[in-house]
Amino acid sequence: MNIFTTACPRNCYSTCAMKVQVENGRIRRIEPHTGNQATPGGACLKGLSYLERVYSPDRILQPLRRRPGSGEFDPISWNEALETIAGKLDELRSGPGPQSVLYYAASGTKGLLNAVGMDFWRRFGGCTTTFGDLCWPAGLEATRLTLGENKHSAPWDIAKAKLIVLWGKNAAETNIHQMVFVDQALDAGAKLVVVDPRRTQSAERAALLVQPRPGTDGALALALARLLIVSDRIDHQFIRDHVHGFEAFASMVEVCTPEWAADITDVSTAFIHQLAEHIGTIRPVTISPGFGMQRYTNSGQTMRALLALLAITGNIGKPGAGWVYANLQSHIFDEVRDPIAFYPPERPDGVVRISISTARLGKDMLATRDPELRMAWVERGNPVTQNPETNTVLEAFRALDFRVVVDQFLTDTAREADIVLPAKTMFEQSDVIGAYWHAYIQFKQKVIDPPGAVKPESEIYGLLAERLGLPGADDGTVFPVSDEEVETYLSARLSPFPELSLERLREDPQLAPGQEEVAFADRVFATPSGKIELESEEAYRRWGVDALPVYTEPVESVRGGAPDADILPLYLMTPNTKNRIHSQFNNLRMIRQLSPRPLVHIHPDDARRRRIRDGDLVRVHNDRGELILEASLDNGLKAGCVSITNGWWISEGGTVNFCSAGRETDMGHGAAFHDVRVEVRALDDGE
Ligand SMILES: Nc1nc2c(c(=O)[nH]1)N[C@H]1C(S)=C(S)[C@@H](COP(=O)(O)OP(=O)(O)OC[C@H]3O[C@@H](n4cnc5c(=O)[nH]c(N)nc54)[C@H](O)[C@@H]3O)O[C@H]1N2
Ligand SMILES: Nc1nc2c(c(=O)[nH]1)N[C@H]1C(S)=C(S)[C@@H](COP(=O)(O)OP(=O)(O)OC[C@H]3O[C@@H](n4cnc5c(=O)[nH]c(N)nc54)[C@H](O)[C@@H]3O)O[C@H]1N2
Ligand SMILES: [Mo]
Repeated sequence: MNIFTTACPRNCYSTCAMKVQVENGRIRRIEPHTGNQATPGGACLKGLSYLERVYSPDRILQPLRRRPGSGEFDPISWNEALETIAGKLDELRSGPGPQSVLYYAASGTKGLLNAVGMDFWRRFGGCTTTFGDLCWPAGLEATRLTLGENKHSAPWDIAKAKLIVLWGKNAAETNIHQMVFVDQALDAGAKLVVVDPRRTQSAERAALLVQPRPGTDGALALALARLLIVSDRIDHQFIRDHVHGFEAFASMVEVCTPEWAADITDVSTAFIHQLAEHIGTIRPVTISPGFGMQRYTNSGQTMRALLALLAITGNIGKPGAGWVYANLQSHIFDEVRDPIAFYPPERPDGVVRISISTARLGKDMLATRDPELRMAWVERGNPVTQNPETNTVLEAFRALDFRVVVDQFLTDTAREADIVLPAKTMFEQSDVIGAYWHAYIQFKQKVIDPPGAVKPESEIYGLLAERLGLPGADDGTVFPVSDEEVETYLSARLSPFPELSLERLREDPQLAPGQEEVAFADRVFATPSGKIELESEEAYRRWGVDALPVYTEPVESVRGGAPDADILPLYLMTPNTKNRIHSQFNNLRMIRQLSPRPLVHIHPDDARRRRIRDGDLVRVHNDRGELILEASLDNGLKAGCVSITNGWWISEGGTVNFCSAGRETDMGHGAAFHDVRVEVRALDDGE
């Protein structure tokens, strides 16, 4: 039996190190690896379910072709699949041009080898691709504008906090390892505040659960800032030395009284006073805002308003204090450190046309001209389920001549493909990965050979490049295939960092060079003023928002005088859930037992008014789409909100994104998924 060190490459905060036992070429057990101090307890249930996932009878093990005019697929040989695809690519390149092909890749797996995709398309002569990101950019950009860069203290530093605010973050489900350190802080006498319209597992030990109306946290933060200033519970010295724009900010918040905020947020003034008292009197304070909260049309400004609370109280750059949003200290290989890299016009890439907003995928695909899109290549993503406005995304995919999807399973997106290519799992090709909560660089080691006819993407691209006669790189490492070629490729990327050899990583995760235990301890802020910017000229110039984090209503607010507020009075929340990563894992038997079908959570008052009982089938709808699913009455949810976890496949009962809108956040080109209003009706309501 062999035991390998590896790490989970899912798009998840924890990015756990693990040890994998392999016997006779088969994975037997997945065990904790204590070399990663952030995840010493080992993987979650999803991590353990890899044993089922890798060997699932539903896994795609060879290329498939869709029968014309049907939803059925037939297995085909690699030769036939590659000939067909290469033929189509050749035809499009010499006809309408390479930009008639859309290359869409999302967050299915992390790793340096993901770069081979774009290498291929550049060599092909170009393509059309997306900008922006579904996940986190409004918060990244708000943080960059305010603090200069996206980093935070080591995950275990939160154990030193005396006040922890999980602000729109449900760490008990989405970052379970963070809760270990939160519990350590609470055991040592710290207080926990949770701000979330839903009462989640993260609130179990909270001293205060604040439930604002969705999308209004900015108003709450501004009122807190005003109370802190009025009661003089601010750090004058820190502000003088390290904060830019305090005077302008202070005069802007003069009108933000607790009454003003209570009216907007639907949080009582008593709670607002109590929270201000906590933030004003307890030291040190860590705020850990979630990604869910920054998926509104006003959320970049919201995040800036939250950050101001830490800046004016001097809770930055000290042990136990700070902003725990996204820690990109392990992102030493790419440009994600600077979110501007995500953006289009400033970054012309020669032949690669970066013209489609991920948030508006369907609409932008349909609107693309000169040339129009004719083909799509999708890998590591499930846009039919996960991108906003599913009906438009489906329309756009169906309007193409030809679609290729590389995936492990027949997802909703794969079902739209003409040719489906089987994808590797994390155990079947080595790679090097970073993380966005801890700062470890980890070797995601190959532990078994790919089963069936599965080929990793690098090999697929290499074979296509050969067929198309594309130029290769002199050292032959562009499309690494053999284990040796893969290691050569990875070693070359690691070579600027002598402390990070594959030999070392093979045994243990390694902290990224230069990582800071306490972020901003040196009080160096890479902003134009060199200080923490409460007022940001750049925010105004780049995004057209106010230079101060002024509160505005989200566009689908029931307040802002929308004419259909009566018809669509409920906010649809679509958070993540414990035993799934977005649309992954719920197709496994082990996970499905725990979550057999999608549910819409609704407050008993809202249900009663609609004559909906627990377990009734209901229709959740707006003018973009609808879902039919079972209602679950939930006292912990704020009245006026309904909630369905995202990630369900259409084939399992419907993706939540039938109802969401393809629109961007106020900054960063994120997707404003959560700016959504719906109505819910019992199916037998006679409507
Ligand atoms: N188990 C599991 N872990 C995951 C993932 C997963 O799918 N499953 N996904 C990973 C990824 S890619 C991401 S982006 C992260 C996201 O994980 P989180 O950062 O925790 O984000 P969400 O689950 O989207 O939302 C967190 C909370 O925000 C609340 N919320 C929504 N709107 C508002 C609002 O207006 N104000 C406030 N105060 N709260 C609001 C929701 O009710 C929810 O409980 O998790 C990562 N980890
Ligand atoms: N309504 C709503 N929608 C949301 C969200 C929300 O909160 N609400 N959250 C958004 C967020 S935060 C995110 S990050 C996105 C996630 O959006 P996606 O990244 O599209 O989501 P996943 O469901 O993780 O799909 C990844 C796919 O990659 C496949 N895959 C895994 N490993 C590999 C591999 O090695 N190679 C290939 N070729 N494929 C592989 C998986 O099988 C899966 O089908 O969803 C977003 N969608
Ligand atoms: Mo995400």
